[in-house]
Amino acid sequence: MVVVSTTPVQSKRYIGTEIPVIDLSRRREIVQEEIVNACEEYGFFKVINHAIPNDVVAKMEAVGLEFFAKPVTEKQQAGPANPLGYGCKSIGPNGDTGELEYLLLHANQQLPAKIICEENQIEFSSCVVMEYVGSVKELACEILELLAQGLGLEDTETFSRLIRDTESDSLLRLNHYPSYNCNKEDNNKVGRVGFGEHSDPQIISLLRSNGVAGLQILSPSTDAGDWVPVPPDPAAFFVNVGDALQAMTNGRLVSVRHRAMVTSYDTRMSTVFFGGPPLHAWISPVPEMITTQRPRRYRSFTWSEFKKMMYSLRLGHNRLELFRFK
Ligand code: GA4
Repeated sequence: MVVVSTTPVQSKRYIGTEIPVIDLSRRREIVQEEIVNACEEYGFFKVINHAIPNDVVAKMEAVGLEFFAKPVTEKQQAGPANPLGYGCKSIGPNGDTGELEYLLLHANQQLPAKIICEENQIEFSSCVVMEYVGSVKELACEILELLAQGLGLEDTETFSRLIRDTESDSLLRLNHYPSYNCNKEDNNKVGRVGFGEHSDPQIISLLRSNGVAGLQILSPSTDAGDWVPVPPDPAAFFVNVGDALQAMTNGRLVSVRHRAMVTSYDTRMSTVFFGGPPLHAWISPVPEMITTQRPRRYRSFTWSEFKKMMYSLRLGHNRLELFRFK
């Protein structure tokens, strides 16, 4: 149950290197305003007091760790990632690399994780994944509806509808970053890039990790564009605005550039849900976001067109710029 606070408290604006924290148990109007502020300034925030049960998160983490603990030859049977499946070091089809191994799954409940895993002959506890995906998808939709309300949109399901769609092209990614040991060879791994700078292409991403640091966001609000380390919080979810949401809000919300560094003595595992629209869905700025002060910035495109473009480019490409309205 969500406990609603009755104290009249002001919503907050964020400047510099403070990570916005959204407490979902606070009054709805405050939460709406704070989410909008955080998405305009950073495209990123941390959510606490969400309704996802601890056991759903714990079971997901356990099956993830169990998978990565398998012998390499067994994991490789689920790969190479193309784009789905097990991958090690290589990211995407255009030569990007990182200091990690991962498992990328489709998160559409119509196309359960089980299918890809069965094809690739590996065991992966699909009901645990489905339960996790169901809960995280619900949280993503709740956040998108709060955002739409905060932006004053008449249709408050404009964004969430695309993710609730049975054909939504959503993904689940498990990233496993190596730990750092005190020997000479591993020494160079500290401060090495686990997953390079990029923005997420979809509408919204919800990330959680174990208690190990590594995630950094590029702060758009400092002139130098500083990398801001995100302190780990295994009980929280971290939310990223994706490229598609930047396009739909006509650039008012910003899709955050982020990266993961290998900076620790411990192994880091993150689980990321990418909420994406159906392939045939049109992505266009919602009319209320186009004003004289903010003229139309992006042309309309289908998610399938955007995906084709993103897979033809490098990880760090500022791909949305190619869809500018002329
Ligand atoms: C970045 C966000 C997600 O991890 C991802 C990545 C995808 C992949 O690993 O297959 C991409 C990358 C991501 C954007 C550009 C392309 C595609 C690798 C790459 C070089 C699963 C996604 O949707 O886009």
